[in-house]
Amino acid sequence: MLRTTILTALAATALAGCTTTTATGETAGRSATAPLRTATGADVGTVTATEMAGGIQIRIDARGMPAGVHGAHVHTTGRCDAPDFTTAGGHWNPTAKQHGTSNPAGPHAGDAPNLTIGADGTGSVTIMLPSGTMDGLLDADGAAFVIHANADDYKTDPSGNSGGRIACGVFAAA
Ligand SMILES: [Cu+2]
Repeated sequence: MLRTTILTALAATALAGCTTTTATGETAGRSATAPLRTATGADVGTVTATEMAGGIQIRIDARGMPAGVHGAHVHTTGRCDAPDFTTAGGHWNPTAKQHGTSNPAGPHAGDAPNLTIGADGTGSVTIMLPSGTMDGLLDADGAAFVIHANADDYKTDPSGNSGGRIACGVFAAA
């Protein structure tokens, strides 16, 4: 049963791929990467942003991070000054919303699902930011990706009670 379901899903994916290749090829293209560093400068992974139809796809590949669930967001300014990374500013929020997908007045454009880091210190996730554009991400003051110490509750303005900033990376056009 499971096998059948997987094969069906693969077939559907393959068909979708055939019908959307042209559109995707025309709209996806520009990308940016942000190298994640801790307060002491350790390399703890990479975030890749790719412009696509319907928003910006964000892929996080993290390593060497504390196990657990961590808030993760695009922040408004492309600066990551250690040790607290406050120079990255608040969440990327060009439409003046409040924080969180569970907040009736939200979310921020830069709000993203929590990142889960396993016992081996690694974690990866790919998500979409539906209200983001690459022009906005790479505007004059840039943007940064920030990983927080604690989980985001998806509703408490302005940062989901996600605690301190434990890793930060500045986006640069790839
Ligand atoms: Cu944040």
